[in-house]
Amino acid sequence: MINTAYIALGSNIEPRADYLNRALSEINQHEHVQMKQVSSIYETEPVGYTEQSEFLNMVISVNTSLRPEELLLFLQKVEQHLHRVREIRNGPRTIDLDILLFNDENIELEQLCIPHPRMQDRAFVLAPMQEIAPFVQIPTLNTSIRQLYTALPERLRKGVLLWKQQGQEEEFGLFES
Ligand code: PH2
Ligand code: MG
Ligand code: MG
Repeated sequence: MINTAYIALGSNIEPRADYLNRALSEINQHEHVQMKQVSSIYETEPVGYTEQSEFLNMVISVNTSLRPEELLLFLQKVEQHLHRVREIRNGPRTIDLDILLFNDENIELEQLCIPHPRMQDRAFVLAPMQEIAPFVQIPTLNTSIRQLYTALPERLRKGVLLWKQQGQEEEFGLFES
C-alpha cells in the first residue's frame, strides 16, 4: 500500500448520508485500498450549477497499491453501484467520488487530472480536507491546504457547515448534565 491518495465524496440526492456510508464501505472492502482518515461530514451550498439541493461533502485519505488510473476505475465502479446517472454536468448526484491528490504526483490524462484542478477554489473540499490534512501541500501550488482554506473569501467559507446527523442533538441531550 505504497501510495497515499485523498478522495472527495459528495451527495445531494436523498438519502445523502446513506450514499456516503455505502461508498465508504465499498471503498474499505477493496483488497488494495486501506482507508486511513475520514473527515466530518459538511452540509454545503451547491457551487457552479446552483439550482439543486444542498450537498453532503467529506474527504478521506487512503493507502493503496493501485495506480491512479486503476483507483479512478474502481471509484467509477462504486459510483455506478450507487446509481450515479450523468445527466446535467455538475448536476444532482447520488454520489460523486473525486481523486484530489495522489502522492505528490501531477497527472494529466484525458480522463484524470491530479491534483484536482478546482480543489483550491472549493470550500466544500478544503474545509473537510483541512480537518484531516491541514499541512499537506498541493504539489503544483506549494501551498498548504490550511493556507488555501484560510485564503478563501468568507462568502465561500460560510456556505460550508459542519453537518449534524438528525437525532444527534437529542442523543447529546441524554448524555449531558
Ligand atoms: N460538486 C460539483 C459541483 N458543485 N457543490 C457542492 N456544494 N458540493 C459538491 O460536491 C459539488 C458542488 C461537481 O462535482
Ligand atoms: Mg466532483
Ligand atoms: Mg466526479
